[in-house]
Amino acid sequence: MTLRWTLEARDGEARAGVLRTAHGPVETPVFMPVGTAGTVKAMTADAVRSTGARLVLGNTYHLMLRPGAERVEALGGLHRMMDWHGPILTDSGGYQVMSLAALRSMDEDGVTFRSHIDGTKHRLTPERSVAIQRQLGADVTMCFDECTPFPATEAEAAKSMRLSMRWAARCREAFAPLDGHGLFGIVQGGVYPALREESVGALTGIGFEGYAVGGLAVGEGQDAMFGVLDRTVPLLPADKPRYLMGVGTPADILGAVRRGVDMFDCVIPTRSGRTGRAYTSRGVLNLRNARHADDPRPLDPACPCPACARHSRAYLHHLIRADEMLGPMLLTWHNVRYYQDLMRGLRGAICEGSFGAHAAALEAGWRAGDD
Ligand code: PRF
Ligand code: ZN
Repeated sequence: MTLRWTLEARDGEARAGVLRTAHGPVETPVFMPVGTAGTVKAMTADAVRSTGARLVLGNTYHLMLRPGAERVEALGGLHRMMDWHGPILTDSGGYQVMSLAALRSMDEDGVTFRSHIDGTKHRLTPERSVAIQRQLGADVTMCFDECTPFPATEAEAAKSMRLSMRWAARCREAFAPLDGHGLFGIVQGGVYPALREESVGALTGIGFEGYAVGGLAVGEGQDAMFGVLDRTVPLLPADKPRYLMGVGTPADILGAVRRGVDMFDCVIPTRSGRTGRAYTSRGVLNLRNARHADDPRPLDPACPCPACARHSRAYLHHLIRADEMLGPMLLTWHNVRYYQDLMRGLRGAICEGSFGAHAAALEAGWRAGDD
C-alpha cells in the first residue's frame, strides 16, 4: 500500500488527518523541523522527538554534495545515519539549486550547477532527484521543480510552471512504488490564479500521493500568499494531503491551516533559535536584548522544554551574549517545541470544532506581546 492520508475532522476549511508512512503515522496539521544536512541543527534526534515532532525534512541538494547520496545509502540511509526512526520528507533540490548553487544552467532536461561548498560540477534532473531521494530513504519524495522567482511576469511564470509540470510527469515515471512511500507534486504559477489553476490541473491529471504549493514565501508578502492559497487550495483533491513549502511564521501557518493546508516546513524555529530569537505565546522575544539581563523569569512559564523549565531569561541572555553553544541549543529546542505545541493545539481545536475561537486566542496572545 502506498502512502495514505485520511481525514479525521474538518472545521471550516481547516482539516485534521493522519498520514500513514513506512516509518509510522503522522497527525496533521504537521510542522516538519528542517534537517537539511542530516541533522536538525543544534538538536539530537531524541531531543527532536521529545518536542512531539514526528516528521522531519531532509535536502537532496545538501546531502548529494556532502556526504554524497551513495555514502548515505551505504551508511544505511538517512534514518539510520541520523538515528531518526520516524518518517522523513526530502525536498528535491530544485529550490536549493536556485538559491544556493553557483553558475547554474538550466535546460529542458535538468540543471547543471557548481557546489556552493567546493565548486565541483553536478547535475540534477527529475530522474536523478527521484533516484537520490530513494537512496536517502525518503518516505515522502518531492518532485523536482523550479521555484519561480518573485517578481516574475505572467509569461515568465507560465514558462517556468510548464517546465515544472513536464518534470513532474517525469518524476512520476521515475518513482518506483514502495509500501508506505509516496511522491508529492508541487503547484507553481507565481501569483497568477490562471497559472495556479493550470498547474493543479496538470498535477491532478498525473496523480500524486500529496500536493505541495511551491513558489510562495519568496517575497510576495502574507496578503498575496493568502490570496494565492484562497484561489489554489480549494482546487486540490480533498482526499490528499496539502503541503505549503517553506512556510512560515506562526501567523502564516495559522492562516494557511485556516485555508486547508496540512503540512509545513520552515527554518524559522531552528535558524532564529541560533540567533537568539524565541517564539512564544506572547510573540517573539530577542534574548540578545539587554532588557533580559536581570530577568529571573522563565521564557514561557507554560512551556515544558528545558530552556523554560530549568532556566531564567537572564541565563539565556548571558549564553547568547557570550556565544556559548548552549544558548542556540536551548533556544532551538524551545522554538521547535513551541511550533509542535502550536500544531497540536490547532489540530485539537479542529477536532473539537473550535478552530475560530482558538485562532483568535492565539492571535490575541501574539499581539499582546511580552510584559
Ligand atoms: N519548491 C521546492 N522546495 C521549496 C519551494 C518550492 O517552490 C519553496 C518555496 N517557498 C520552499 N521550498 N522544491
Ligand atoms: Zn520552552
